[in-house]
Amino acid sequence: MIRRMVTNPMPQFPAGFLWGVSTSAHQIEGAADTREPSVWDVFTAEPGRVKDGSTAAVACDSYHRSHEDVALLAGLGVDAYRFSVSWPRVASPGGLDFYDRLVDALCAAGVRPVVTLFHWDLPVALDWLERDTASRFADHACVVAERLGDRVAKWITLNEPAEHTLLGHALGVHAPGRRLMFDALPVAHHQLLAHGLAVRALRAAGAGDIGIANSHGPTWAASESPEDREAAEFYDLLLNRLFSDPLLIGRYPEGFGELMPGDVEADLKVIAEPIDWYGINYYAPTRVGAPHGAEIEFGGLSLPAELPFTVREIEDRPVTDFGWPVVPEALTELLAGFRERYGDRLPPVLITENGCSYQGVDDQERIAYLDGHIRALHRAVEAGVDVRGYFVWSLLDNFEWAEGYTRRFGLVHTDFETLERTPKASYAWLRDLLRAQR
Ligand code: IFM
Repeated sequence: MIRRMVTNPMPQFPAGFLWGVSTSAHQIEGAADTREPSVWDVFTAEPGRVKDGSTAAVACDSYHRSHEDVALLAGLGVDAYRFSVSWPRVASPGGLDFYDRLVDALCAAGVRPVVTLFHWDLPVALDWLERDTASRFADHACVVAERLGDRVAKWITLNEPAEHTLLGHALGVHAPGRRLMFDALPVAHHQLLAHGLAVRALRAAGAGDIGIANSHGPTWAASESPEDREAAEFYDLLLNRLFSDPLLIGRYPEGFGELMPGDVEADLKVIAEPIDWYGINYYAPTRVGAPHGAEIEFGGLSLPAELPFTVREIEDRPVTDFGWPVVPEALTELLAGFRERYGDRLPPVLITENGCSYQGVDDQERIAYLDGHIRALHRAVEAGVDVRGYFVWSLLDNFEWAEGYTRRFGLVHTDFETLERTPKASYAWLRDLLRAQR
């Protein structure tokens, strides 16, 4: 456990740097009875899928309490709020009215709305194995932009297509619960295609300032042995570059293009449609070694023996209560690596998520985590990486997918019985930090 006093003043970020917090619809909204179902509703109804047997039917009930959430955002003093629209809600009669009111309330409170169009809650009738889902997503983007586009500050097409592919379709521990292993690759391709089509649809609807939120982290080889290095390189291709290369340089890492469906060369032209900024969700680096030939348990996941790598512990580091290592300097390393690899092809970067799971309201560990990561981000800015904003995951403790309500990422504590919100010590700390940055 980390527990230390944070005393050194935080260095000043460039003027106009965007400070925000993030959430997603399925994790906070609740009111499942007022919208169409998503794949997550089906998944959580299956016994054994979610650790504490819970569902997101109520979650933080933000659908009915968005005024409380907006007041918390205003009190925190953030510039921006990143939230997602639930595609099944948008498809329900009157569903967009909720987001219309939310966007108005945010603007009235001086908080800029940053909208994610897809954060894993796919309507049940759709399937990312089908190419047509990409076109349906572009239609969804257009519908949302036509209604909210006059007030939305920034658009995020997809959240973490890598995790949605890996956890939901390759390993089956997230919705829709498929365990396809490498046959899940079309899911990655169709999401990337959906992103490119949505960028075009948003621009055609008059919307601008468009990006994506991709999860990335440095991959460290477990040793210098050729086997470990090869395994680490493969992991890096699969979880990092498979998603950033097509977007930023218009091609898949070697060997992957052949595994994708359809006219891949033509699709890559759509996928690489220029974006205004690139969003990175960063939590921790991963240490990777050669396979052992046996299933391993890691970070709550059971990784199958047939994978061409294993994930190893990062020793001598504190871990969050999710078991994720706390390594702030890996954020500087990650950003420097991006700049080196993509050069002028890398647009300005936003950190669209960063945060940690700890219990308790006097959350000194979260303060230390955020303090370390914001300083690491500043070092990247000083080294010349064009980073324009930072969003904490998350405003509230919420429904943490297959972990249910057992993991708490919020700056604000949620009592899931009474739905009362209580700002934690980290909320006051971030509020003071933001005041000092102005
Ligand atoms: O809660 C998730 C979020 O939905 C996507 N990024 C990681 C967070 C923490 O696991």
